[in-house]
This record gives sequence, C-alpha cells and structure tokens, in this order.
Amino acid sequence: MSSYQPQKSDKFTFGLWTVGNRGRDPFGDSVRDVVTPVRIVKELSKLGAYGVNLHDNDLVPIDATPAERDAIVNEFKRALSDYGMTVPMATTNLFFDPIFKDGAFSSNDPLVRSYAVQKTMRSMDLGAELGAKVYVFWGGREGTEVDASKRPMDSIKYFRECMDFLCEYSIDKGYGYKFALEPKPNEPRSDIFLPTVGSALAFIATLKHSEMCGVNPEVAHETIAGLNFVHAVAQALECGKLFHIDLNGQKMGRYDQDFRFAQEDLKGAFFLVKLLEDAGYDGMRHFDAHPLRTEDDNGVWDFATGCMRSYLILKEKVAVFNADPEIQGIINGLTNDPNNLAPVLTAGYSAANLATIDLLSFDRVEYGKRGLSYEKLDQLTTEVLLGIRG
Ligand code: GLT
Ligand code: MN
Ligand code: MN
Repeated sequence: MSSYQPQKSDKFTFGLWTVGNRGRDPFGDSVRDVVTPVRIVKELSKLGAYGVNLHDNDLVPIDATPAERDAIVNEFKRALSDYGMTVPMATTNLFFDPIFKDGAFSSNDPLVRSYAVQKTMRSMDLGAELGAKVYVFWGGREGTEVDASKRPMDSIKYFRECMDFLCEYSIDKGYGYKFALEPKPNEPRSDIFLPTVGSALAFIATLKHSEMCGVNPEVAHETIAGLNFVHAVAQALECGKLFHIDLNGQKMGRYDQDFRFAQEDLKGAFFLVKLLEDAGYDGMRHFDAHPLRTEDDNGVWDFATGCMRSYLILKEKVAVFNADPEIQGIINGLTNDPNNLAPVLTAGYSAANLATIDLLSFDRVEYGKRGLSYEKLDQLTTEVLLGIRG
C-alpha cells in the first residue's frame, strides 16, 4: 500500500484563492487571517503539490502602481523558485470589482467590455511572466437577473468578440496559451451565459481560433446544474478539449459549495479519477475548493492534504477495479461481438456495409431478454470502494 504522499508527477495544483479563502460567506465575515501567496507556495510545496494558479488580483491588488506590481511579482517569483513550485494556469478576476456588476465580456456597455479585455491582457502578461500555459475564463458575472436587460444573442456575440480579440493577443505576443472556458449555470448571477460544458463546447466551435480554446469543467458547477460530471468531462476529452479541470465536491441542488475533493459523491469522484487516469489525461489536477468555515489554519492544510490523498486513494481503487477479474469479466461481456459488427459501424457507409446491416437478422425478442448483471457490477464497484476487494 502506498503512503499516498503526493509527488510532483501527480500534477496537483491549487488556486491561491482556495487555500487562501478566509471563510467569508453572504451571511458571515471571514474566520481566518490572510494567508500570503508566498506562504501558500511554501506550505503547498511541503505537502507535495506541483503548483499554484492565480487571478491577477490574488497576487497584485487592482490599484497597485507598476512599481508595486513588480516588487510583489518578484517576491512571488523568488518563492516559486525557492520552493520548486510552478504556475501552470492563470486567470482574470472579472467578477469582484463593481465595474463588472452587470458582466464583463457580455456587458451591454462597450466601455466595460473594453476594460475587461484590457484587464485580461495585463493578467495574461502576468501569467506568461510566471510561466502559465493555460488561461482560464470563468464568466461569473456574465449573465442576468432581469431578462429585459439584455438581448442574449447580442451578449453571446459580445463574448465571442472579446474571446477572438484575446486569442489574437496571445498569438501576437507568442504566449502559446491554451484558453479554457469554465461554465457555471448560476451564482453569483441568477443565470449565467454558457451554463454547461456542452454549451461552452458549442460556443468554442464558433470562435475564430477555436483550436486554441477548450474547457475547464468544475465538479460543483455541472452538479449544481443536475448533470453527470463524468459524462461532461468525457465529452470534452473525447473531442480533445479538456484543457484543465477544477476538482471539488458538491451536493446536488445546493449553492456552490466548493467542498474538498471527494467530500461528496464518492462513487462520482471514483469514476472521475478513473476517466482521467484511463484516458491518460496529462493536464493539471487542480483543486478549486475551499476549506470549511469551521477551520483554523491547521484545517486549511488538512483540507489541501485531503484533496490530494483522496485523489491518490481513488487512483489506487481504479487500479483495483481495472484488475478485478469478476468486474472485468462483466464489462468485457458487454461488448461481445460474435458477428463482427463493430468494425462495420466504425468503417461507416459503403455498399458492402449497407448490405451487412440490411441483411442483419437475429432473434430480437430472445436477445432482449438477456440480463446485463449491472446489479452485480455496481455492488462490486461499491465493494472496491469500501475496501473489501483487492
Ligand atoms: C471563483 C469560482 C471558480 C473559478 C475561479 C476562476 S474563481 O472562485 O468559484 O469556480 O474557477 O476564476
Ligand atoms: Mn472553478
Ligand atoms: Mn465552484
């Protein structure tokens, strides 16, 4: 049995805003002191994380002078190098300042949209300086409470114009960014544009530089929408668009809880780790979650440790599942193909394949009576997770 000690090769990352979260919520004030970015780098490095991600203003205050900005960034860079940490992803805070109260890229106001693009360019400069290769776009304020306020087709067009502009900026500067759009159905807006992974993928296909744009799905966000997160991630992977991922825990039908990874829905977390590992996903395993408001500073690092340990334990369970002869026997039986029909469907339409499908004949009623053993399969999965198999 492994010690579940995270290694750099596990590529575990945390946002500065995650372990740095002070526990403020709409009903109560902060419960923890500020944890400085430099201390976050140091503590996460000790725990075995690979890197940290940031919004521009997690590091540099929005009104910092250029000299203040440079001093902060230089100190942070020193910490990264002292503790062997990286910044694989960067993003822009386009939601906190009142200027963005009615949206950033989708705002009705061209001045607000232009400022959002300018702020993003400065933040892309910062990310590039720190070595980031993935740039995330979470449009938290891109939406409505009052549908009379926006023509939604125009809002989407405005969003596209900004994305196209920023793609060109990245290309122009030679930053080599991959852009990852992060969907969310609601919160903080009543309704957010591009609410799900599916809508983000459809939007990406309409961008001028769609090849450099993909998604950053978050467990909590698809779960809030009542969707199957594993299926959403699978669709993104299958079309080569999983550029980043936000791992956390969430109960369905609640506010955005951003719980520790695997705190809720252990089976869902297991199939997510299985999907990523089996598919050979080589991107970051980013935890976008918050320590509970009940925690003091020790609890913050318990939280970070827990996210990584749960991932590694589930990864071990995936190996058990994949090596279990009874489980694999059931799964392999599901794709039995004595008539060799799968290659026909894969090869597609031709005269010969048309004839094969046209002439297909079998006892449909009898075949429809077969049991699929899913009761047993799911119980065996549960037993793997409960630790009594393998
Ligand atoms: C914010 C949000 C997250 C996004 C972050 C990136 S910030 O905390 O809740 O889901 O990933 O902007
Ligand atoms: Mn997120
Ligand atoms: Mn969230």
